[in-house]
Amino acid sequence: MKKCKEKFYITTPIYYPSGKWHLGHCYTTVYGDAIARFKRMEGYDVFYLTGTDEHGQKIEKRAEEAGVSPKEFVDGLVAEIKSLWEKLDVSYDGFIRTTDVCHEKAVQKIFKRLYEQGDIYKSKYKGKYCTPCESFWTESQLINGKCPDCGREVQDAEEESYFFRLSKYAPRVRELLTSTDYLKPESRVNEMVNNFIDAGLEDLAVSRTGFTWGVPVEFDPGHVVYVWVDALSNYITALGYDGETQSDKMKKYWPADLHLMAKEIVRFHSIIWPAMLMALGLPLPKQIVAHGWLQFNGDKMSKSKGNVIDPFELLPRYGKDALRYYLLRAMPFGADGAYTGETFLTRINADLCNDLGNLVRRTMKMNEQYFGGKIVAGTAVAEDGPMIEKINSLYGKVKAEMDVYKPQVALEKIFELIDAANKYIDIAKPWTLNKEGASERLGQVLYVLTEAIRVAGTLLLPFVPSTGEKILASLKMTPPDNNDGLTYGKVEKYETVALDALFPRLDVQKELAAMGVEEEKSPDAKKDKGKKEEKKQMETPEEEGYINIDDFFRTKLKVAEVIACEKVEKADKLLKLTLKVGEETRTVVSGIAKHYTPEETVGKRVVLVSNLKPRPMRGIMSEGMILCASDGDKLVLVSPEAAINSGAEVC
Ligand code: ME8
Repeated sequence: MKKCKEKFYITTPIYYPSGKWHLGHCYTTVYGDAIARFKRMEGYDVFYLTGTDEHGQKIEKRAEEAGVSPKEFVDGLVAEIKSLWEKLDVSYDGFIRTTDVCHEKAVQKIFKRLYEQGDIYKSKYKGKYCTPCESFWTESQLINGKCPDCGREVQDAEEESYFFRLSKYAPRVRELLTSTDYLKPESRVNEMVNNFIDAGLEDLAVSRTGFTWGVPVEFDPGHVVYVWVDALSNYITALGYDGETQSDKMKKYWPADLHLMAKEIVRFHSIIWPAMLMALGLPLPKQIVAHGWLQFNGDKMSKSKGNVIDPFELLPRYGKDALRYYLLRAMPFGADGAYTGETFLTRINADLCNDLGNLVRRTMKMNEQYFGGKIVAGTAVAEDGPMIEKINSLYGKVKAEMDVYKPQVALEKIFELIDAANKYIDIAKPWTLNKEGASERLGQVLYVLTEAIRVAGTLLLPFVPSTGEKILASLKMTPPDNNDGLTYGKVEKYETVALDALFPRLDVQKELAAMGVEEEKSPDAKKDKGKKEEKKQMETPEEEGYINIDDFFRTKLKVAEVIACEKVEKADKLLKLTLKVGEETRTVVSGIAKHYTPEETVGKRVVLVSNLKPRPMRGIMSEGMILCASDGDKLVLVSPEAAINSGAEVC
């Protein structure tokens, strides 16, 4: 694999330092970091930019409430977010604050230039204003009389303002969105074109007079620059662009290769931002990618809604890589993902502690025990073929996903190799081979496993850097600075060292209690379960990570026929299905609306988890769950292979 010398400029939004940082913010930044690290590994000259968006009425108000100046107010919060990024191993190359003097000066120049060339003009604004979003709206843009972005009350507003000729750029922006890959995922394109551009793009009010905490318009100091014009400019001012001259950094890194963000600010990045760049005569960013929201308690995790999970609380208890892994693995590309304490904890236990942790611990222990850690390549036999193929193809698979910015699927691919390696141990049974002594075959089995661990561990570096480093350290290696050597046989001999558990097994009930989540089992049941688990582990030490047959049969699966189906009101992902299960009729709410229309489901036979405790979903009691298979963005219902009566048991 050749080292490439191309540049890669990636940004995340610059965050408002107006309150608590939460796990939702961490998602974008960790996502950006995984991409930046992966690109560095591929030899790109990466510039990863993040920062803070510090102006505006909202911050002015918060500072007033706190009894400090706006600058003092933001300084404290900026220090906090920087420490958060440090704790999460975020490897940014630039951190911009919109209160940086260079940025403020550049914004003034950009504004003046657009005014002088006639792209900004002075007029009067009359309409509605949403203070939390700092946005003006026309009556027709409101939804039910409320702000279309956040759904909150708006106020009447009338003021003198400068306007940017957004309408002039509408055709070019439309072309950009409809005939290039500028905006991903594609589903967002229609939303932008139909709801905003084709609905009539009006000129944009780009100055405010009601408050002072902003960048003053140089030639009319009673006005401050609209916070979004100020904020969006960060992507070029951080490279030294000052409205006129091109700095070296600007020449090297602009245009951005990727602006990453959540869906609610796509409008600013896909309409206003390219129009501003067109007016400035600058090249356009190559792509913006909008991810979904991390939800908590059924809604977007958001400081203004108060439903936040504090990363500063999770970090000391679970560590940075547990958080990074959860965020990167749990959120499907472009879609929302729901955080619960339980999904977080079980994900860590299942993937990091069981699958990854056990593979590395078991292999290193066997290397040590059978060969004093000295492992050399032997002769591969047919049994090794599938593993070798999986090791060799992993980099290509991960790269293909990372090229389209899908870390969740990339991680899935890495864990497929980890899973295959665990199964390979069970098939090759090194402990049985060892009964005949330290044979060449035993050495070869351990070599294949060690190679799988090296390649998987190296490819894990962008996602969970310190875990990747620990894994490589157990092979007495350090992280490579390129993508060479990610195939089988590149390291002929190893001297490995045994290592402590990568991730301690978490007692989910105990951790949930510590998180303040109600316990799900009585203390007695917990004690019994604890004893049983202890016994099971003593009996089958090689089988950690598996469930036994009794566990499996606790789940009652039945064939069900969909006899009616409808959409669930105000829930674009949910369908309400009426199922015939033998003589019984059940109602099940299922999150498949993005993949099936109600009509398509009727008549299908599906597999129902019939003994799941009923629970209300959007006011409907859901009596079970239907099984689906999912692969990245694709999701299909699981159905019996041939005709069989509804109510039949799946066993
Ligand atoms: O909008 N799930 O800043 P902001 C996923 N300053 N991502 C989330 C999230 C959630 N629940 N909550 C926040 C601003 N985010 C402007 C940006 S850019 C020129 C100016 C992430 O502090 C997500 O990336 O409100 C979202 O786009 C960003 O935080 C908004 O952060």
